[in-house]
Amino acid sequence: MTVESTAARTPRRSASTKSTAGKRTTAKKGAGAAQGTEPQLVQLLTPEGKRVKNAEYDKYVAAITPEELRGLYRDMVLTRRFDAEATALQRQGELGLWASLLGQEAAQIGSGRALRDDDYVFPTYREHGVAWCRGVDPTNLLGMFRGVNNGGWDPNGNNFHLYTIVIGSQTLHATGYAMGIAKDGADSAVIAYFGDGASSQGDVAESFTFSAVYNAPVVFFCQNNQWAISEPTEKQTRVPLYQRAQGFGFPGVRVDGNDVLACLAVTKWALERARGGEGPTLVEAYTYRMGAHTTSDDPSRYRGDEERLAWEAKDPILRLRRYLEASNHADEAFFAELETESETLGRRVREAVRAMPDPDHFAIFENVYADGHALVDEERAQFAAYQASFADGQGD
Ligand SMILES: Cc1ncc(C[n+]2csc(CCOP(=O)(O)OP(=O)(O)O)c2C)c(N)n1
Ligand SMILES: [Mg+2]
Repeated sequence: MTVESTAARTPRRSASTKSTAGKRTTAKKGAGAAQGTEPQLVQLLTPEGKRVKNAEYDKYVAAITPEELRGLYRDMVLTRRFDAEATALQRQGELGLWASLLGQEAAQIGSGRALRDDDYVFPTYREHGVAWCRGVDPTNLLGMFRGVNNGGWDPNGNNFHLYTIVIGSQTLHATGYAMGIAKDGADSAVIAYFGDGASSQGDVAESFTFSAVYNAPVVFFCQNNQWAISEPTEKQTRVPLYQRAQGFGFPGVRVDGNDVLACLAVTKWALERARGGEGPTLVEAYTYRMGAHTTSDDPSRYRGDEERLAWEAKDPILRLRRYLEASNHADEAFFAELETESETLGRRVREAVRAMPDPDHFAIFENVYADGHALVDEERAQFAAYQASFADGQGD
């Protein structure tokens, strides 16, 4: 991954642009600056784990039971454990690359648990927590990152599409899919995940336009984790991302992306709108990418520790733990059992990755064109000759 050279030297909070008069103007932090409005943030759990009331969204989590709260906590802990294991496996040479979700557990588990089984998810490459909620076996996420398959799960098995690397393109797929299910008369909904960086893509703007005018039952779930590799959000937008929706004619809401309850409530609301024929919604989950962009990235080249430390204090898992403890919804035995379960998951993931069979050497040439292609045939022949040049004829 490349690093934008100036970003490595420029303090990130001083994004500036040239005005038409040629004078340099500084973009005020957080958006709203351009419209003179302070961004609103939906929060139900403070970083200290205190439950705060919210007239609009409380009803979406009012019936939640202590068991369900523990379930959300378990989902986040196991997802983080899986993610840490995958990062370690990449460091040990078992995976070619890994894109960590560290810090984004609440955004993903909250929104993922708001979905119904018959809803359809279009993820990016970082939605390991959503995959968990959909019931995709976590080990299946690792095949592509090990380079042994092109995806590793059947998208229709869990209504969870394959990971998408082409930034923003899945928002168009989601919009088309949503338009399709609306024509079928289904009352299910579609959710498209994308990042703050993706919000600058033309594909995303086009999907906003189409979904709005066709009133498509789609939720656009943007995880604003403050960075697009080395580019800060200030370089993507002069208004808070959620406010962009207004210009397309549908509502946008910014939710505390480190608050699993708020993410659950706001996503439920947005899905309800979609099911009720009210069209698309943009949810901006305001969160933070605690780790590197991927294991190929070194964030110390473009951002300081203070920022990460400030976000660590808002950790999504810690705040729910504080709430569970303060409200006596979980005891020590629960946390201890979960610790054991986490270690078991880590071991299972390690063993599964190491046991993944290598693909056939020639599999890479399949599934490129349905009817074959002269260039692919030529490359296959070249590769065959190369393989044959080894003593064992295998090239291993
Ligand atoms: C169309 C396209 N352009 C560029 C890239 C290279 N690229 C990979 S990830 C990334 C940044 C994406 O940032 P964001 O949307 O904020 O998602 P995040 O990685 O932070 O989750 C870029 C530019 C790509 N994969 N696809
Ligand atoms: Mg981002």
